[in-house]
Formats: sequence, C-alpha cells, structure tokens
Amino acid sequence: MGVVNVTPDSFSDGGRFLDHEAAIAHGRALVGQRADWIDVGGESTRPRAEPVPVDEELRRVIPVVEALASDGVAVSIDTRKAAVAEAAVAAGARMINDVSASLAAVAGATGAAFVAMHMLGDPRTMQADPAYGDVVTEVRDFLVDRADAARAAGVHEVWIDPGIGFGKTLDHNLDLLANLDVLVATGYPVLVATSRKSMLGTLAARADRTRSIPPAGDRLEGSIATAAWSLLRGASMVRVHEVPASVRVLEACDRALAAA
Ligand code: HH2
Repeated sequence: MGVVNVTPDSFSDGGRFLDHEAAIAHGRALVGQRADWIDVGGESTRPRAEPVPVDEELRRVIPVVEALASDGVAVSIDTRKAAVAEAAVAAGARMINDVSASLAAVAGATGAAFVAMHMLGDPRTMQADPAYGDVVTEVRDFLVDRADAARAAGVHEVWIDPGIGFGKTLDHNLDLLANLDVLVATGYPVLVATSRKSMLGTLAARADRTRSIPPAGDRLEGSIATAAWSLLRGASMVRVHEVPASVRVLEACDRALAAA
C-alpha cells in the first residue's frame, strides 16, 4: 500500500502533494512502481496534529480519489470522518482505512473494505504518556472486537492494524512487532505501517551512536527492515512511502517464505 498524503503537515511528506495534480501524479507513479493499493489521506494523524474540518478534508482528497479511481487504481481512503469516507467511496475508493476504527457502519453500507487500526486516545494527546497492562493482548482484543463488529455490520473484507506509533512508546511498538503472530492468529489479515515513523528515527540514532534523530525522509533502512520483519511474521500488507524498495523486499520475503 503506497501513501499519498494530500496535507500540508504530514510528518514525513507534508506539503509535497497538497496540490491535486502533484498528488494524482504521485499516486500514478506509485502504481507504476507496483503498489497494489493507494492510500489517500487529507488529515495528518501525527502526534499533536490538529483536526481538519470536514469541508477542507473533502476538498483535499475527493478530486485525487476520483482521478485515481477512474484510472482503475484500487484506492483506500485514510480518514476518521464518516462524511469523507462516504464521499470517497462514492468517488470510487474501495477501502476505508480508519485509524479510529469507528467507521465500520459506513463500510458495511457502502460495500467498501475496512481497516480497523488501534490507537490509544487521539493524535493530539496520544504520545503524552501511553500506558498498557499488556499491550499485545489489549491491542489484539480491541482489534478483534472492532473487526467482529465490522463483519456483523456486513463488511466483506476486514483488515486489522496494530497502529504503530499511535499512543505507543518505542517498547510498545517493538512488543507489537515481536508478537505480530498474535494478531495473525486472529484470522484477520494484518496491515502494518512502520514507514518512516519516529521509532525508526530513535533506533537509527542509537545505531549511529548519536543523539541526533535522522529526519523522517532518512529512515529507509528501518522502514525496509520492519516491513520485511512484518511480512515474514505473517502480515499481509505493509503501508509504505517508498514503494520500489518495499516491493523488492516483498519479493525477497516471498521467495524466502516459499523456500521455507
Ligand atoms: N499511520 C499513519 C497514517 N495512516 N493507517 C494505518 N492503517 N496504519 C498506520 O499505522 C497509519 C495509517 C501515519 O503516517 P502518515 O500518513 O505518513 O503521516 P500523517 O498521519 O502525518 O499524514
């Protein structure tokens, strides 16, 4: 799944694809690089991000969804708002990628596939002091509950996603990655999105023996390593900014899995 953020403030590519033509061209390029899904988002959910009014989010994403969908691209709409999800599906999106895991009814009513992601709190406050008893069990139970509800609401294709970086410390994120098999064992296909996230900046700085965290655009090694890890541990899809490198990883992982 390749990312197209039509936002001024996304943590790694904010402002690069705010212009509709640039966003559409980027989506087409990612398809050419073999992304199966293009995830179009009009609201940053990075820590401390401010919510975007519904009209503004619609203005950002709908022309991009329409253009890509009319090319035959499988478009996913990354939103927490029912009105945006509905309009995007009407414009041709086939999947609702919902970081709030609350839009199952819209997916059921529109016939779209649905991604339920786990987040503790909301983006404004989620990284303040996230705490869990057992992060893996709590995330799994939450996701199964939301995914079962989505199925009951008539959704034909339901994905689950641990929500790396959404109300989680580095240790929580690592615990979830280490125990991905617990999510895979639920039977729901698992989507993982680590690409360029802050945990990878922290780990890169540790590797470099420095305090300076590399910027989001300079976290490719960690993005690739965690994508490969996720795929080898049973994830069915990874959400990434750098599609060509990720496709190569997928190819290598597929071969390794087939040989195993
Ligand atoms: N992470 C981001 C956005 N959408 N969707 C799913 N299912 N899982 C994720 O982990 C996830 C997501 C954050 O990344 P990005 O879109 O690059 O940044 P921003 O939210 O700042 O636009």
